Amino acid sequence: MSDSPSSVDSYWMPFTANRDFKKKPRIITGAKGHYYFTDDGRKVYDSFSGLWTCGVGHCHPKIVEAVQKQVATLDYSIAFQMGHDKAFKLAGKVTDLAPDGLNNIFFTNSGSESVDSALKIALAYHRARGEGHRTRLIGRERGYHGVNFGGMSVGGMFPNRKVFGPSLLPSVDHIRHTFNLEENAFTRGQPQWGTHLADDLERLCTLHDASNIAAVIVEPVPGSTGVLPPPVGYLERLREICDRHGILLIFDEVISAFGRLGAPFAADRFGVTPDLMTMAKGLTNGVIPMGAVLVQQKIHDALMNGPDQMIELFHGYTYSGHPVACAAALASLEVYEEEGTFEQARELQQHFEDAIHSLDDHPMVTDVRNFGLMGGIDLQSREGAPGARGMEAHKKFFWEEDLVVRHSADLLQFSPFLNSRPEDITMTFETVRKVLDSID
Ligand code: PXG
Ligand code: PLP
Repeated sequence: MSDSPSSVDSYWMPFTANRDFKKKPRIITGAKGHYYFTDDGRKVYDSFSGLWTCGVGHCHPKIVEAVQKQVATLDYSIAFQMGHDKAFKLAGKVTDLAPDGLNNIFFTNSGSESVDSALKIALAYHRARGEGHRTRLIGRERGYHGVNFGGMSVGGMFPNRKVFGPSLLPSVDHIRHTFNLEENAFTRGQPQWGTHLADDLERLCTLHDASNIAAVIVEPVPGSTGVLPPPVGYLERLREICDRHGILLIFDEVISAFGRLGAPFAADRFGVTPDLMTMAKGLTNGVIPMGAVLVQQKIHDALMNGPDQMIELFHGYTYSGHPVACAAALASLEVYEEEGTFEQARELQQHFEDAIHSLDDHPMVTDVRNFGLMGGIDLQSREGAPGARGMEAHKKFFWEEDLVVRHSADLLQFSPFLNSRPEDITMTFETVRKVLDSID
């Protein structure tokens, strides 16, 4: 085994510049509350609450205890043709929290699996109703719906797609994104300009004929591509166009669900109810991988046909509704309720908005966007070196300022804890200014 690579070399890291990282690894060995602990003995503030995941902080005692208890009681339970108590209990709890009509839930293990499950359910629904010609799926430019083939196909991020071009789903199209620097730079919250961009869906309804379109999937607030709050009235208009043409509307709430926008779901915050909703991340506060698809009762019921002994939907995962994940989710939902997490998030929004927009005047910054507790800062790219400035800033935050700041190329993203201390939000953006001042 003498020629086997070191463990640092063996781990192929996700969405990471592996070779650069391995020159000087940034290693986390523990976490508690709002901090990570590093292998060189430092305590580092987490300005991204995991990866949009850990709203109430790391290692929340109540969730930790629930997981420990569950793993010692029922570690795994066969998921097909059998069930266990916690999965049913969780189904009841999430559907109770959900907007009216979203009465059924399908469990998965991630956001990517949730998206692919939702797309499959949408196609199966139309077929069950005798509208099997509705096969086209519509996403949006600059959308992120995970990395599996379905989600990648409806997604609108070119770096994620370009290598896989011919293998993407064939029957997909995209509406325009809503990002517009000329009209909306430095807008606080939802921009006034851009409602009409929803009408781009009408263009695709004409091009493909609406009767061939199964579903439209959008993030209510696109997250990974830099926090793009929807123009005022935009989501309402999408809903209205979908209704007019019998097209299902899917909200991908993998980031926005469970308090990120100061409400249980983005659907509540915007007053627009989708036909299907995907979620993951905050469902378990990031503690155990888990995702889900909420489904309107009419969609579920349309599929409950055929002989009783037959499987209605040929879809599912070995770990759908995993008992330990269910325990983590149940405990998370209890914490959210007991601690008033969604209300806490709502109360922090104004402070967060003011703090992030304190960077508006920085010469290196080309745009600042925020909604709820989601924020993005675009940095001007260095001539001929896109991403270099973001990477340098990220490393400086970590090594010199004891701060984890998420970056994607030259975009800095912020996802503060839903129970942040306001002074830590202030500190985060003061540190951002300090670091930007110190790089070229
Ligand atoms: N849909 C949305 C809207 C997401 O944000 C996924 C699907 C996929 O979820 P999984 O669990 O398969 O990763 C996501 C995930 C970032 C970032 O920096 C965001 C995500 C993942 C990685 C990085 O914004 N979101
Ligand atoms: N590949 C093989 C060979 C399998 O047997 C299975 C599940 O049984 C899968 C993939 C899918 O795995 P999962 O159900 O964890 O998504």
